[in-house]
Amino acid sequence: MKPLNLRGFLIYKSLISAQDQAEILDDIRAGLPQAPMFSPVTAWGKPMSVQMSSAGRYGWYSDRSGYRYEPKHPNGNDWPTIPQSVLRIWESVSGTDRQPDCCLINHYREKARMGLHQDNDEQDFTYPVVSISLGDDALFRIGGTDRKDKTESVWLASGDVVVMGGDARLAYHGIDRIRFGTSTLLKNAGRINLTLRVVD
Ligand code: MD6
Ligand code: FE
Repeated sequence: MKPLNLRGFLIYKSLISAQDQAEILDDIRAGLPQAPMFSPVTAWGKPMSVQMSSAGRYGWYSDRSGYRYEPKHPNGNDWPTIPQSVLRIWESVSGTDRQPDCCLINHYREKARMGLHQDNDEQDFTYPVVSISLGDDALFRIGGTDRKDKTESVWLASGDVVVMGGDARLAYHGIDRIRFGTSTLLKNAGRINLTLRVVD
């Protein structure tokens, strides 16, 4: 499948079938008793509007001390392993033989958003970040490597996959809003975004 290329972000529309989306969601849910969703606080002490957890050797974590990867959930548990159903997506689009170390799980309720940011807590930016959208539509804003660069936006739907690599790896991006209730994949609406990363 030939992706859409928006400033180096490769967007694969409807890459994941409805059946595979449901399987991925079940597999991700199976890890949540071990590593429940929590509300991270930014380095500036502001609670984020998304709920988060992770799978893999590392989980992404944020509190007043800043952003980082942690080998354990704040409850002391290991993070669950990344499901095979998710690794298959990485293998199909990442262009690398290396496996990801972290699958960050973001849950967006009705008013949740994600401010413009760079993903730069990893050690080697030659590996891409792969993002999987599940559930409600989300307005994804894409900029350049300078926060002041002009931006453009694209709607991401359930089953879409975005690969942020090459010159786009350090580009600013964020989620302005979700269109609540546009998908029936999640029982109570909302959106789950999975981002796969090589950490160290
Ligand atoms: C989201 N995504 O789609 C937030 N990061 O909910 C991201 O922050 C993201 O989609 C890196 C690469 C792709 C992404
Ligand atoms: Fe990001």
